[in-house]
Amino acid sequence: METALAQVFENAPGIPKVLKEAMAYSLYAEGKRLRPILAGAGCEAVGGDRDLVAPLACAIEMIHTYSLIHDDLPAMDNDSLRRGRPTNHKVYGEAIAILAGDSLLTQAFTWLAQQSPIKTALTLEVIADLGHAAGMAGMAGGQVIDLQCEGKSDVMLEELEQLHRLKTGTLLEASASLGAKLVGASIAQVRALKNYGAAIGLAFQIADDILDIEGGKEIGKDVGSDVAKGKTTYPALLGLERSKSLAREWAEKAVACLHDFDAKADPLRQIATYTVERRV
Ligand code: GRG
Repeated sequence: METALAQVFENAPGIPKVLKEAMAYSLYAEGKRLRPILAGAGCEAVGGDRDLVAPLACAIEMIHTYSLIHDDLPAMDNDSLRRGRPTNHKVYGEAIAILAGDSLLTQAFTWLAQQSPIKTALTLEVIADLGHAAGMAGMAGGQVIDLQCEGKSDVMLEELEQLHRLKTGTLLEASASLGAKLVGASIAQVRALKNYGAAIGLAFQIADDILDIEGGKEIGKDVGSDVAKGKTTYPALLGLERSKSLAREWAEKAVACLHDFDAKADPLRQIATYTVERRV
């Protein structure tokens, strides 16, 4: 994955030096690479060769990195630490950080369209699906609901779930399912992997809320920032113990979505467990 990601600025002349630096600063910082790994694991679960989905995996990680840069901006979450480093705008200023995010988002689609070795209508479909997952009815829409909920004291559990299904879930859902779709998975397989992705999305987000309370320096971002910003979190609504068991329940539901898959889906099963056991 790192080798594939290292190539995304190759043969792309004419990028202003500071913009390339700012994009690389966040893209090559220490992320878990969960989403691209899911794309590869989704592909392998249906018998595909994961090299075929490397451009898709890179595109997904670029979209994810853009979302982190913008999420950290003063107009959004105003965070100062990300992936163990000062946030992009703290180093490059707000204007360049916005443009680095914009450029990662657009380069994601350019890269996928140019580099995908699968030159069929399927690639076009995957590009449309990825745009949908990242956009107004997906991750960006979820971010808007998140901003609207900030400071509200009466956010209900269902509302919280819906916001995270969009903000965190849609990209994880796309990662697992599009890796498989691109190599020709059946409609039923793609549907199962979407359900799997949605379930690990919720498990992952609940674990994230817990880490915001219990995590240490190793999480690479500011601890306690949800409470400081007046965000409604799972532990705030349910308490820590109930949140932990809910996260485990979602991870188990994710594994159950894979019942029709053989051992090639074992990495996906292990990732489900990882989402709730992770310490970073
Ligand atoms: C549309 C203007 C505009 C901004 C985009 C959509 C968005 C802002 C932000 C949403 C992204 C976000 C912060 C989602 C929360 C999900 C989450 C817990 C992200 C952290 O993911 P990890 O832990 O991060 O996988 P690493 O650094 O390991 O890749």
